[in-house]
Order: sequence, then C-alpha cells, then structure tokens
Amino acid sequence: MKVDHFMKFNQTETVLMKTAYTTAAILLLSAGLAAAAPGHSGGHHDMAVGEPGDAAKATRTINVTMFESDDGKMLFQPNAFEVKKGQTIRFSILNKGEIDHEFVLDEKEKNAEHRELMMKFPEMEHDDPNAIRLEAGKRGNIVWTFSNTGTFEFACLIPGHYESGMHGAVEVSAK
Ligand SMILES: [Cu+2]
Repeated sequence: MKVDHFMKFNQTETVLMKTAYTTAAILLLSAGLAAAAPGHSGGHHDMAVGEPGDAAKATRTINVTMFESDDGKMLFQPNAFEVKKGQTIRFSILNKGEIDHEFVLDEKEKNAEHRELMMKFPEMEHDDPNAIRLEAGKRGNIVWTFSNTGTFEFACLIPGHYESGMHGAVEVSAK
C-alpha cells in the first residue's frame, strides 16, 4: 500500500511538473513574440505572411501531404507553391506519415526562431492560426490570406524534422 501511494504521488508530481514546464514555454514564447515586435499591438495580426482567411472567400485549395520517406527524410509534397497577393488559399493538409507533423506558415526567420524555441521545449504545442499539428493519418485545414508579396516558408518545427527536409517555399507575387 505504501508503495502504491508513493507511486501515485510521483505521478501527480510529474503531471504538475509538465504543466509548469508548458506554462514556462508559453510564457517564454509570448515574451519572445512581444520582443520580436516592439511597439506593435496584437502580434498575430501583423504577420508579414498574411492573416487567417475567411473560408467562404477561398479561391483555391492546395493539397499538401506530409510523410517520412524510405530513405529517412521527412517531406512536404509539393514543397513549393506560388500564390498571388490578396489570394485566400485553403491548405488541405494530410499527414501520411507514421509520426506527428506540423505545417507552420511564416517568414523564414520567424520559423527559425520558433524552431529554436521548440528545441528547448520539445513538448511545446502551438495554437496559432498559421500552424497546424497533425497526428499520423489525420487531415486538417488552414485557410490563409496572403497580404504581402515576398518569399515565405512553410515548415515542420518539431525538433529534427526541418533538418530532415520538412520545409518549403511560398512565393507570393503581385496580382
Ligand atoms: Cu514533421
């Protein structure tokens, strides 16, 4: 009985520690975002890559699959898109792989910062409109309006995945 109680206590401790850990990660991320955009209000609305789109206004669907290849790579297919400024795209994303993957749309530099943060806090999960994390076999959507021209990036920021090939480019051209 004593052993049982001890184990239960230990499990509770672990859960509490995890919660504290996640909270710390979220706080750090918030601090990071705030620092990255000094003087701005409402960080997400100021993203250079664009803003969450209205599904009713989507003019095009892009199907993306995420998977691990037989030779040890992790990939998006296709791994490059061209869109027009102002266009609202529905990304229909399928995780055909055997492990979790995510699709994060952002500036290349922002993804790099985010990736570093995820290396420090591997259990960190984001709940941002420009990102979706999918378990193996799952499908999900992101509706996005590209409001600026330029070259942006979509990537999987789970530690090790970017390095294994999980990133691609979105080229946004003028109308
Ligand atoms: Cu991945």
